Amino acid sequence: MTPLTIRLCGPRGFCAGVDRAIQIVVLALKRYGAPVYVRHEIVHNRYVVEGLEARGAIFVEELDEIPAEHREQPVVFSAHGVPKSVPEDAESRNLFYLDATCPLVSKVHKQAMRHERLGRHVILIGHAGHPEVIGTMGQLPDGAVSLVETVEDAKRYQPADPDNLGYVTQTTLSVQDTADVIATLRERFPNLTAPSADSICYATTNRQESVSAAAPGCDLFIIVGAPNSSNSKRLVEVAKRAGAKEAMLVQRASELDFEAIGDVRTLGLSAGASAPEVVVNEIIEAFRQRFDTTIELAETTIENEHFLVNRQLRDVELTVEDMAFVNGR
Ligand code: 0CN
Ligand code: SF4
Repeated sequence: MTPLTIRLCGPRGFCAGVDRAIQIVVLALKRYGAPVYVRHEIVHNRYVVEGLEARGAIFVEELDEIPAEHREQPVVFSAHGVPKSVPEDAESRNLFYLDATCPLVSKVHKQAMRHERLGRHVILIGHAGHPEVIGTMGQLPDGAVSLVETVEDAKRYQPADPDNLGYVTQTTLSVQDTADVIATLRERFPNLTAPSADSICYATTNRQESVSAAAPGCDLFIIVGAPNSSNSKRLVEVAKRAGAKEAMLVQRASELDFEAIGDVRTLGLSAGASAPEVVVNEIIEAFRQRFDTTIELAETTIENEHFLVNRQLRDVELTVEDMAFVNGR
């Protein structure tokens, strides 16, 4: 068999916000029984969504999809956050909701609100249409936030009052691209106010750093993650930019086309913040069956973040099997 070195990145996979969001759905199912509604994919991963569906969760995009006879069952808002209109709508429909918005997304919401309170027009750096962007824009009245996606947008942007601007960003952006957008804005608007803490989260930053360190010399870099997962897609870009010959997003080992993969000697492997470790293991196993595989750990930092679940759910107990699912194992 051909020898293959897998550079297994760390940190990879589930972050504290994803772990918490999945836990909230599992705990709600235990406490309140099925069905538990979830507005939008709790995190952007089919394996996770299907696993929760098998336990009795029902995924909807909007609250009006919840049938009247299930109005007493809880509805969970996804990790990506929601516009203010969503909890308001839930209240007007007498729905019981549990908010699984990542605390680091909520922090960005607060910083956007703070800019506005201090009289600044808010620039949100992020990707149009992404649920987190919709949620952050929806913290403020229409017109209070302008979305800037690229350096080109930053060059073109024409504010009404160039001396009163504050920015925040989506949590899952490319660290490098965002720095370029901010530098462009700052050059044009020297009084632009930064948020009091970085908006790109620790998990995004750490996963990009580790992929970037492992990428030089890789024939192929596989990122486990979904096509609608912003942070996972950014890891593919980072791998290519840092020197991997090829990089791709893979959702399950069954997608791997070994004919096309051909003769790789060094493979980089990481996983987005919403991708479970079971799929990483599945991919390692698929390579093991075809190559004489050695695993090299490419760990750049150790993470210790942990976020508590909502107060109502803290005393619900999980089985060992539930814990494994929550941890993506
Ligand atoms: O993949 P995710 O569900 O979300 P995005 O990367 O698309 O934002 O990962 C969890 C991140 C959050 C919030
Ligand atoms: Fe929170 Fe960052 Fe994880 Fe998103 S990627 S859930 S912002 S910790």
